[in-house]
Amino acid sequence: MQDPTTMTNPALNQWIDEVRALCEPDQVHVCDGSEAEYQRLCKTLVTAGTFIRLDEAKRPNSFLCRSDPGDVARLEHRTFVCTSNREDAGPTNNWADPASMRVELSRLFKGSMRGRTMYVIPFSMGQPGSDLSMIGVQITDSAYVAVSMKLMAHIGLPVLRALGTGEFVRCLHSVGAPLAPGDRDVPWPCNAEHKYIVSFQDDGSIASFGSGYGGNALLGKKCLALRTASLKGRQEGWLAEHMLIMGVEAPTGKTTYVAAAFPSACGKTNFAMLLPPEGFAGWKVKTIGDDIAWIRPDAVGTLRAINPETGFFGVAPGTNEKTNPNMMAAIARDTIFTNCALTPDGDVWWEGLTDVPPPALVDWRGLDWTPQAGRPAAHPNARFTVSRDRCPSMDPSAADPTGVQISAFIFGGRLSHTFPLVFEARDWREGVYWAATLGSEATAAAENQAATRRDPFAMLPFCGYNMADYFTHWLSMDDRLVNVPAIFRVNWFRRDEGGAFLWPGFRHNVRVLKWIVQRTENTGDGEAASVGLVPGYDDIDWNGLDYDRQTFDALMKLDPAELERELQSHDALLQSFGQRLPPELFAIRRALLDGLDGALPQN
Ligand code: GTP
Ligand code: SPV
Ligand code: MN
Repeated sequence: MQDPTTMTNPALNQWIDEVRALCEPDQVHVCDGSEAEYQRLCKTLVTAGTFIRLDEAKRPNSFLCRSDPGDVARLEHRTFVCTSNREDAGPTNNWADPASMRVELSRLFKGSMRGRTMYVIPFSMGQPGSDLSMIGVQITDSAYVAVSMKLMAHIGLPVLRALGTGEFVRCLHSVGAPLAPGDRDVPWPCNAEHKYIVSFQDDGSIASFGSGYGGNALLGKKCLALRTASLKGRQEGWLAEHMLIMGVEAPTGKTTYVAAAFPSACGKTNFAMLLPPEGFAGWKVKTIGDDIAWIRPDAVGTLRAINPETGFFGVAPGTNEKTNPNMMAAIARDTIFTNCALTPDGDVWWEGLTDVPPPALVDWRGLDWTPQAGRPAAHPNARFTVSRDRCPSMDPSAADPTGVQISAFIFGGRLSHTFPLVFEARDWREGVYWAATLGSEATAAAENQAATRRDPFAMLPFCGYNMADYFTHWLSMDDRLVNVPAIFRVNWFRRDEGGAFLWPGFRHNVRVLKWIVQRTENTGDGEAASVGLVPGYDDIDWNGLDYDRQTFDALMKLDPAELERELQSHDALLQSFGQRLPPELFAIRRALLDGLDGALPQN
């Protein structure tokens, strides 16, 4: 299968030979990235029972895939950052010694592809050939990974051409399920016993064993574009972030670009594709990306961002015509659905797709399901994989290799209390503080005291080095930039005493976006508050929404005692970094606490 005219990179050819000798596949297939190859591989997956072709009229050129019930999401406890010095991985990462990890993985990869095809997938995160891009080669024994990579990144011949004899990131992946002669394969091979997702930060290589799902297996995504790239970014003076990028077009025709970080499953995809409600005629959101942003200072001290991915790997449950009409249009065809339910007429379904569930389904595990079953029909982390070309809200600038200029950063978690709808940090450094201490509630608990998981910059599972150094890196941007973006915190998830959301969210979030855009242009007003600048009721555009002052006051309430408790609770996070933490973050916390003093009840 290897075409010698395209395989001109000696280091790549040598690596392929080494991996072939180690993993002992039956055959090797170098992916050319063509549409014909995609169709052939999908057919192979249908024959293997991994893919079910959906009804051609209802969901053209689309497939349903059911994973093993033990392989349904990212595995943070099996994710390792290997650095020679443990301190360089930091307290938020699982560390392992690179040499011992290499020994352990060589043992597991030995013969791991027996009975299978080894796919070689050259891929580029960012436009092939652009200075801002990174080229990787993923070797995998999963055809599901190969077809998914076709949707999520540039792959194949154009990438090999751009690579030439240059350097590439080695990404080795095996589902860890070798077949002996005569063995029957299962629809979703994986390894029940051993799973590893490893970033070797000493030589920049990546290895993943035992899982075929999402970020564990599509190694261009979280592994390369975040863990590997974040370290490279720190060394070279740029940022690799778990952020969406969107353009906000005003009725004047001017587009302002913002990047936003929310933890996993907290609404990046919905926000990136927001369709404004009636009453907001002339305002438009244009999508650049929904998960990853690479952001660099340019020659004049402005930040420019690209989305290194070409597709979406989005959460299915909760997606519908109301919450995300643009995504619904995108996934109307040419989509791979994983762990969704199957309807009797050959289409997919998930919780929240329709108000009333269909009377009978086959659930994500392949079992008959009715609304009385007492269990979800789709897995809560069921996802769809689709190319960005299908999404109607895409901005043509998404393909611009030089990226877009970022005017503001937005950070937000799922917080039922304490945090208002929106505030603007007083300056870059306080903004970095609010991002570093970002938290999100594990469950959408109605109680006021719901436990908060700290997720600094929404990067907890993805920062490829010591997070204290990452904070220092972010602080340092203040001096490197001429145009320093404003930083905002948002919270769509505040609840009232009864546990109901105080804010309608989704398309109405454009009201907050409008205020943010106005702030970046110095045309929007606000009021000074303990945490920064907040909009007053009259600073928000209420066109087309009946939202009274009283509810707004509850939504925006800054309770000094609650805020003090919040700031005090940051101590454990900050202390965990020891000497490595930039001391300035303690100073900022002190200043914010002092700012509350006058307002705190005396006792
Ligand atoms: P990853 O792909 O895991 O990184 O996550 P993501 O940030 O793209 O998450 P996604 O957009 O899939 O998150 C969807 C979840 O956020 C669903 O539970 C939605 O109901 C919820 N959500 C999104 N926007 C809003 C909003 O404005 N208000 C409320 N209440 N919920 C929202
Ligand atoms: C996330 O968990 O933040 C995701 C999904 O975007 S995965 O690619 O599986 O990591
Ligand atoms: Mn993500």
